[in-house]
Amino acid sequence: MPQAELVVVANRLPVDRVEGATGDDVWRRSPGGLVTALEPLMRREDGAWVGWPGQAGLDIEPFDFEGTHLVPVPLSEEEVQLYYEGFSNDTIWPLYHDVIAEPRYRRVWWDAYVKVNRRFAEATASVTAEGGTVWVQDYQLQLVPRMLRDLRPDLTIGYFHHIPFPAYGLFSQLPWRRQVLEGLLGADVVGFQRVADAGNFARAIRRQLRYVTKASGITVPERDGETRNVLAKAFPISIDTASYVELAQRADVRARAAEIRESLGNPSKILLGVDRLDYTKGIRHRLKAFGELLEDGRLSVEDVTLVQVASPSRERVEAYVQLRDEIELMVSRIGGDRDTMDHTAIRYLHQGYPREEMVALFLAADVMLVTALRDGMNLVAKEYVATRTDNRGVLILSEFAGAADELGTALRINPHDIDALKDTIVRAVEMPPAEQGRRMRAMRRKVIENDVHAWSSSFLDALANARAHKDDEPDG
Ligand code: GDG
Repeated sequence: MPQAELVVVANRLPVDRVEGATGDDVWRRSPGGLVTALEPLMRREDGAWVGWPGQAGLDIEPFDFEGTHLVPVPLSEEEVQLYYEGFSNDTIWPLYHDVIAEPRYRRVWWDAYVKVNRRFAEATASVTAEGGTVWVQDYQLQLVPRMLRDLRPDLTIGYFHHIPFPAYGLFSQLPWRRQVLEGLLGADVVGFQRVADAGNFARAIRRQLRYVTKASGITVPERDGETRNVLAKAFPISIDTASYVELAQRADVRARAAEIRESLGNPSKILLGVDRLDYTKGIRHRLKAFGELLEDGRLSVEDVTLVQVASPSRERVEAYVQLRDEIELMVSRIGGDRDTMDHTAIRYLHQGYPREEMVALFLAADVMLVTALRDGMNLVAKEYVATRTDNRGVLILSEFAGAADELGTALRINPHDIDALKDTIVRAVEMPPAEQGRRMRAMRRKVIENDVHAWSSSFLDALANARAHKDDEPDG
């Protein structure tokens, strides 16, 4: 097997297995932003991607797909339930998003998490070249950096955390908090979305492990009595801005945007929400505010429509099943009370769409609502801004989303404050074009400057730097 100089490790491979035209299963590149960001890097002859192929029980040999060497890590049905749906999405996800939902601590889930993380570490160790670089992605794999370092001390290891890192008062609930911190500290560079996340991590290290942290550096004692320096800092992720701008300028996409507006009955303002159906996204808070504005008569269904795309997500996790029921009850109540024969208050879509359709929706929307209760970054906010090439449109953005650190001229809200959220929606609906332009231009500059390629380069530069310092060490 060829040995790779640069290896990405993520819960999922960057491909989905789908039914092809002839009825056979074929691989298709998955649409996500991370895949786009890393694709050019992975096309290098010496790159590889380690991940689960997305189907329980599927155990296949490594293969090449569109220039990327893919190394599948198999998971049984039981492991998907315990490691992925259990520990990753029902323990870590709610705990790291400030316990919006109650995290469940199950020892069998933890045991599966350790076992699966070890499998990922072993697969990575076996495909990475001597002295190579490994970039581990996200909260499903927090133990991999340490396990991999133990197997392969010659490697340079990075880890990027896509979701928030919570305050110590919450993090300390985790029965396995020590193991998780030690797992992450196996990396040379630990990246976070926000400066505040990196700060919470450093505090957890000081409180729990008593290690010394200074600025972004953490001094980690090793078993041989030596110390190692770990860099822990913010690398805010972004989108492939150019590809969104390109789509937004395409005639067919613009025509589709006009068609969407038409089919909604040409309301004077369209409000839009686009989220995975997840309790972190604040969809209920948004619906409550909108419903009350209609009830108060400050907005009317003749003038304003809310389009809410809630793409299906984690449908086997109980908290998500419940959330879906709650949201759908709210949507139908508001509709029942407010709809007319000609106008729908909320066009609710529990479906996923191709990217062209998403961009057409962004173009059709006068106001974008991002009301997350906690969100690592929130790429939707950046995507909306990227597509607004005419500098029109208003972004309402929760201060609890990482994107708020960069998009300072959005209308910033605390989604828990329903009255303020209502006032902000009215302000957005009424905002004069000149003010929209001033705010949007400043935000567009940010997403053009810091796109996903700038993000991956800056992370890989930090890793290269860490490697250079290692090489300086006398025994390195
Ligand atoms: C995690 C963190 C962090 C959604 N529905 C459809 C669709 N989407 C796309 C959006 C966007 C992506 O999915 C969602 O990204 P977000 O950042 O908004 O949220 P999470 O999924 O929670 O992502 C988050 C991110 O990782 C990256 O680090 O920002 O904080 O939680 O790109 O447009 N895309 C298409 N059809 C849909 O129906 N094509």
